[in-house]
Amino acid sequence: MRDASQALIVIDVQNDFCPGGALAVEGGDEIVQRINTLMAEFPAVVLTQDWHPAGHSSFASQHEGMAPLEMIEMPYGPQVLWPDHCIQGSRGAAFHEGLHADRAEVIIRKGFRREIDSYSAFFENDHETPTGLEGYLRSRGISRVTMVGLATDFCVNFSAVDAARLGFEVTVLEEACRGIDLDGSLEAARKGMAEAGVTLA
Ligand code: VGL
Ligand code: ZN
Repeated sequence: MRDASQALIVIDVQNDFCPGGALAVEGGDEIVQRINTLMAEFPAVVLTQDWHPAGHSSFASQHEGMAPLEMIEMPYGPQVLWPDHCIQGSRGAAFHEGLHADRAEVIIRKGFRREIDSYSAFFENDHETPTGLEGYLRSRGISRVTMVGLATDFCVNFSAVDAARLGFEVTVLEEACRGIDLDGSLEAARKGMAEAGVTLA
């Protein structure tokens, strides 16, 4: 067991990001058993869950003439448009059946405000509206976080960079992550994480 300063943060291991899901990440389900093993090694486990209302503003379906994976300018900055996914209470939003989700002590839901997306476990995409995870971790005395899950280049990347900026010691275990890789986004994410001081293992 790792020491009490450490937490495992499992990002968005949900049906919609696994093969057959609405926003499937290639091999997304391959990481589930590895994550289960890791969960047993950490004294604290946090899960995040992408949790959108129907008609969320990040869905291409809400923007006339736009298709999934196209970019749009939102009041808070550029935003990729996605297929409808992870709708609150749907099967697609549920955790992968094989994931030992019962092991988690807290589940951070994100993306629940219609008008703003939230990739990071710490802040919405305006980079300032907090989810509360920072306070949760600090009040438990956690200063070191290991991140795994989906997708490497979006939610894992944004979460890891934010955690590093907030002063946490951050490791991303790439073997327990899978990426979307949109126009080189995976390489850009690796570079951005390394620059932010994240350890890629
Ligand atoms: C994610 C796109 C949209 C993710 C969530 O979990 O990486 N990506 N919503
Ligand atoms: Zn989403």
